[in-house]
Amino acid sequence: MPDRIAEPWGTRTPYARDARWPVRVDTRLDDGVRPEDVDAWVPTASILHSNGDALDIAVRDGRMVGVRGRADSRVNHGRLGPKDLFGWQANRSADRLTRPLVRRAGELVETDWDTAMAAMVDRSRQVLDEHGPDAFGLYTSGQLFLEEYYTLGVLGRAGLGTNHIDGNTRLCTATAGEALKETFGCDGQPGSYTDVDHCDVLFLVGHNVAETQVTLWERMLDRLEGPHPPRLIVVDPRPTLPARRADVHLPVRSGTNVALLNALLHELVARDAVDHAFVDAHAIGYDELVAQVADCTPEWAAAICDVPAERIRAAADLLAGTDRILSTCLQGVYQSHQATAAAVQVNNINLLRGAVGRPGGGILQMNGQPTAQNTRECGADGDLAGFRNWANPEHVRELAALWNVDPESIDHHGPPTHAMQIFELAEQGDVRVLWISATNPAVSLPELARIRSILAQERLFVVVQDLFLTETAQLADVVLPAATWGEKEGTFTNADRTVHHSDKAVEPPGEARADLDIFLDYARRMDFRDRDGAPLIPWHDPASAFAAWQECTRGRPCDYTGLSYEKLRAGGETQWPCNDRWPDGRERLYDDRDFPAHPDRCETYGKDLLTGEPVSAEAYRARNPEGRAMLRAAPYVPPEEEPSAEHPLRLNTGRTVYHFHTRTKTGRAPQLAAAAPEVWAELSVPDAERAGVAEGDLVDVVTARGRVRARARVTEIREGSVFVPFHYGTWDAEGRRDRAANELTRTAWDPASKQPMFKQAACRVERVAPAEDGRPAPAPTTTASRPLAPVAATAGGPDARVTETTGPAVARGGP
Ligand SMILES: Nc1nc2c(c(=O)[nH]1)N[C@H]1C(S)=C(S)[C@@H](COP(=O)(O)OP(=O)(O)OC[C@H]3O[C@@H](n4cnc5c(=O)[nH]c(N)nc54)[C@H](O)[C@@H]3O)O[C@H]1N2
Ligand SMILES: Nc1nc2c(c(=O)[nH]1)N[C@H]1C(S)=C(S)[C@@H](COP(=O)(O)OP(=O)(O)OC[C@H]3O[C@@H](n4cnc5c(=O)[nH]c(N)nc54)[C@H](O)[C@@H]3O)O[C@H]1N2
Ligand SMILES: [Mo]
Repeated sequence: MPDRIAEPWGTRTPYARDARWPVRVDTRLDDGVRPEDVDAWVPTASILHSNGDALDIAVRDGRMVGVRGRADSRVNHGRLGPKDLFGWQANRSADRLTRPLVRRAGELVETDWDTAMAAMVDRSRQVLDEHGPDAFGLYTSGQLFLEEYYTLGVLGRAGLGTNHIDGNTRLCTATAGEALKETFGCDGQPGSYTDVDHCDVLFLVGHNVAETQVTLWERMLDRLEGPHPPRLIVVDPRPTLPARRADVHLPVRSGTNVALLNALLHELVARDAVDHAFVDAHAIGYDELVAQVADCTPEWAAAICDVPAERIRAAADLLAGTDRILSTCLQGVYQSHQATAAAVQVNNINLLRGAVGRPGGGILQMNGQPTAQNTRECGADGDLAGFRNWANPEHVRELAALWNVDPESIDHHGPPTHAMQIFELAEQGDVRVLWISATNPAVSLPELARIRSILAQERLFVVVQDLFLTETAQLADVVLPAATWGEKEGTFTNADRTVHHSDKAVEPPGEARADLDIFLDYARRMDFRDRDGAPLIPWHDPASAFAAWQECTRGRPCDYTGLSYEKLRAGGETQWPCNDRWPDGRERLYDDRDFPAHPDRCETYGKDLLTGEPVSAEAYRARNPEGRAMLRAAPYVPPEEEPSAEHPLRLNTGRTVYHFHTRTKTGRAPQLAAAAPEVWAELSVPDAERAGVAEGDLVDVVTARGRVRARARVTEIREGSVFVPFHYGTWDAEGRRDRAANELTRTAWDPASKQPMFKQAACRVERVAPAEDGRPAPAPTTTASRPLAPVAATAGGPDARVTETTGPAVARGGP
């Protein structure tokens, strides 16, 4: 039984190209509970990342007692990562919210649901009367269920009539969605996880897959250790495990992705490694792209990115050598400088190689959160439901017909308001009611001092719907206790379009209620009506909400009409689109070269990648009348906040394998909390020497916004780069307010996707005190934060043992 804190990726099961990935079932049960003691195994999927690992929750005497990966899942073939093996324990944490809270005389006090909802409804009515619908901001999540987002979207857009609806998906995968829209005309992941089984080159750009989609990395590792392994190219300034393992590692300066990618495109064109038949027949924009990258030689990019030109050529050699290229992007692209422009260049590389929609030739513009795909589909994130185009009056009419409301009552006079703008409107006093569900912006948004001051305003009525009294909930006027995963029913969709049904396994604690029930209750109390005077939202439970959503997707690229709860339960899981044409789901989009980019069909007419200025319907129609894939060129421009004499280093922020976001869940799982208990700061050897800092020393990381105090970890990170994990909340046990990475980050976003730039800021490091008794930084040794100094290895001990089952018996359960 391996210790899965010491060995997060478990035991290898190598396999060959085009073979089936072996099954390995991971099971973790409470001490003393045997599989035969379990009353029920309730099917669901992971809620702590976007990979969609299918698992069963073990229930005994009405309590969660463990988890087991599902052997029959196309996604994980039974495997689970450390967060999934241990993180579920947060559900039964003693400090869950069990009753609503309202603010009275400055203090949050417990109350009943009627009182809390009445407070919300009274204030809503008053604000609607005095300020109108534009005074409402709805800020939701990538962690609720599809049925919940759809309901929230309808109540927000057609009930309240506000356009200020967005999710924390804006911080997460807005760029993934935008890049897919810019290239293919519509959101929707072209690739499939099975592309890992067939690829010859893996091209990971700003994606620490080993720590953030653990089982996807296991699939890659098992290919790398089997016959005919793929070659691996990794673009990341940190020495992540994929980077250490890579054939070509390009540790670029943060913020220079477009320069590197343009050089790779230059090399492909120079070698004529272009699938001209594919490009001529199915894409537009080739000549502009060639012109844009004409001068982008490897030497030019080498000077900007600070990586050897020869290494750029070596990467180009690999990309030029096969059309079985699986490219992935994540936050090192989406939260970095020129986010959309860079993500689109990755699409361009695959398009030039004809590596789209074929086994092993695919693109994963990854998601981060477990249900981020659904926020985007359902129109709860700054788009209209069913991937509809706000600028296309016909699409707005379709929605109005579906909801039986006047099209003019759905605000579509401009693009839906993005998250950072909603907070700005609240700061200015335009937004008066801010309803926050399943996200913790007082830790996760940039420039926290400002966010705290916005949330604390007297004139702003803040509602927070959460499981715990988070940093954000502590600033709320009303706190609503929510039921979560395992305590409610619903569906959600992973990064490769696999839809999972998640059953209720146990009762929620106390009076906590499913988010869907809270949204429905509010809509009922507000008495939202359609144009005939009937209730605007006629559905009443998860199944009826799902049915309404299916109608909304009919004929759209994300067609769910062929699915049902029964089918999802029986068949386990299915990729969308699932309809009459693809009754078992569609593995790869665009295998038929039919892109959803036709002007009548597309989700957007696109934007200028540098300014974000929307393209007009006429201009789009003139440029792409047949709806082909679009090669979109973009020049490299330098980041705005470059290092200076005062702040000579580049700040990079992100994740470790053991924690999820603001740790409301993983911080409450003992094995995970112990593996990475406190914040740290990673420094390179030369930068540490210059600052006189050694492993374990106490340092301040300082930017123009604020400071964070952390223990230093000296690693092989590239010179000039400082990494701080963003998991650690605003306050530590002593109430110290200087450990959240977002005290340091800046209010800035990508012009096209509006995604904040969490990976770009100038900073300096000041030494505060030496290490205590020579103790190292509290950072894991198993991951990208691996120390150079000898440090005791991260381990979980007996409490972190997990059963792994392999072999012919379990293999039969495989897909
Ligand atoms: N363990 C764990 N897993 C998670 C999560 C979690 O909190 N913990 N969260 C989930 C969510 S919501 C998300 S969004 C994903 C995020 O998953 P990832 O994007 O894989 O994780 P990050 O650590 O945010 O960033 C990835 C890498 O970007 C690199 N980077 C920074 N700047 C640049 C740059 O300019 N160029 C390039 N090429 N790389 C750069 C960083 O060094 C870092 O290694 O993870 C999901 N999975
Ligand atoms: N500096 C820096 N900042 C970042 C990032 C970074 O890389 N660097 N990454 C960004 C990214 S990609 C993301 S996704 C965000 C994440 O930022 P957040 O969304 O703020 O992080 P979480 O801790 O996941 O917060 C989710 C909240 O929802 C609650 N919750 C969980 N399940 C449910 C449920 O079923 N119902 C309800 N009502 N509540 C629930 C949890 O208790 C928790 O408080 O952070 C962003 N911020
Ligand atoms: Mo995310």
